[in-house]
Amino acid sequence: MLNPAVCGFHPDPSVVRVGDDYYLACSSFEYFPGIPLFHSTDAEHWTPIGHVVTRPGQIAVEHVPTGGGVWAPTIRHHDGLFWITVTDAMGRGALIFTAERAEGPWSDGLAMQGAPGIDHDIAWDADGACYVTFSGLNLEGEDIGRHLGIQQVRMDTTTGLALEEPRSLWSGTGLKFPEAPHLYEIDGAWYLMIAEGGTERGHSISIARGDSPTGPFEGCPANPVYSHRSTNHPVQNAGHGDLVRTDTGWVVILLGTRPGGMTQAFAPMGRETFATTLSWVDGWPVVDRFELTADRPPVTVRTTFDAGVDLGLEWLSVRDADRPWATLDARPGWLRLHAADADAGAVAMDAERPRFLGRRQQHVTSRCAALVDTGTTGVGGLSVRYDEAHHYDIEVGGGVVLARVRLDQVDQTWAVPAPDGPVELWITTEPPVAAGLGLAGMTCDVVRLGYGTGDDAVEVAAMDGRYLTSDTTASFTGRVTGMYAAAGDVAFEHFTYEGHHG
Ligand code: 6LW
Repeated sequence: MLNPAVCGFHPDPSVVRVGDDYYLACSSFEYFPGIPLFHSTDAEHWTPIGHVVTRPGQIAVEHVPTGGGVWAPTIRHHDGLFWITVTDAMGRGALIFTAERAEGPWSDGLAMQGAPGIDHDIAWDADGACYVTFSGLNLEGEDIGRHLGIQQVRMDTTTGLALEEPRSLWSGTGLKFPEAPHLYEIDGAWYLMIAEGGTERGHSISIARGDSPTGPFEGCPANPVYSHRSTNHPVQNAGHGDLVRTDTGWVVILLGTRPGGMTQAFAPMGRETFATTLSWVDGWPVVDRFELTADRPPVTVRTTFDAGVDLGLEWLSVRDADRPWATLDARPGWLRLHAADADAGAVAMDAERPRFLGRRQQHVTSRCAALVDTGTTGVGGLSVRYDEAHHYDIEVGGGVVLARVRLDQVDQTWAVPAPDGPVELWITTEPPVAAGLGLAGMTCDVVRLGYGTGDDAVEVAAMDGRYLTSDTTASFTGRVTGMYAAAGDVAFEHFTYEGHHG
């Protein structure tokens, strides 16, 4: 199958079939719009169609720490409606969204009560009883954060109230963090599939079977039925899967990372979505090992800014549902970002809600560029961001082009005189061999920050990409690259993203 199925930071995938169509949803954490949705007619090639969370109030991510917010949706179709259950971690908590069409509009989100935990799945039996199965977690008290295993309640989906106390179901083979449960009725049996081992290198998928949605469940003798742990597979952290039946067989959609460099220790793009096939032997799934797809064509996306034309579905802001600071009608053909009134000396991209519009880095080799006009008083540019404490920036203003590497307490800058007029700024990423580091390159990639094109291109700084990975930032998210304003008004005439899979 095509892998990655969805490139760049798209973790916790969930999939559903409706007629001849397939729909896929992913986590979005502190980013807005939330819960990206994709459509496919073959469960292999996915096209973005929108988001569940498009309005203020549906989630409460305004102040969540990085990696908090929207976790692990489950997408299902029942009674003529699309259903999404999801956790808005450290925000609104466990939520149910519904929509008649996957493209939306989606409901405001009903808060579930009596099912404390994360990764809520939703399933119905033949009588229409609704089961919410989740990874139980102490959300308060002295034991806050303690995992309680996979639990379940029957749920009244009109009120969001659990109809019983949580019951423990089955918690895997004893690996850490049993989570991401999905419950299915398949050919008369009930299956409970979970992730265990933690979302890092030990990640795996395990499955159990029972006669009813409430169990009892018996684990598959071959558990974990899928994992890349302790292998040198180019995709690591494989786990957190969801199943779908196609006309030609079964597909598992799951998350994984692509850690680069010789040590395979650092993953620039965080957790992405992958897919593989499976068959059934004696009532248990046998999952086929997937490989990265070779020779995929490069991608170029050039965004131009015209009044009245929506930016593409890929554009994200940080913890910000409304973006009055981003306007397309101030100057024809230019996007204008208006900076916040920041404290003197503050670093713009350190803000909880930076004036930033970005898109996911989706390829190992990538280049982002934009033509930036700061006028006489503005300051702004491009940033590749993990979170407010981990970002590399290149900005122009006040007569200088300034590159910045911001890593927790480290704030290193390099400044060179700026050319007159609008400046083309760029950020590139390349794997160690392409960067001239040879096979012994320990890093995953090199990030270069500069300005100008062709013979006039000037590299202002080059930085080891290791410090901007899900592994070093201990983050659930991935790299997001885009445009920001640091002072005054900053105008962008285009933004180009180029990506190569090699
Ligand atoms: C998610 C959990 C996990 O809720 O990470 O990989 C958490 N698994 O299932 C956030 O993505």
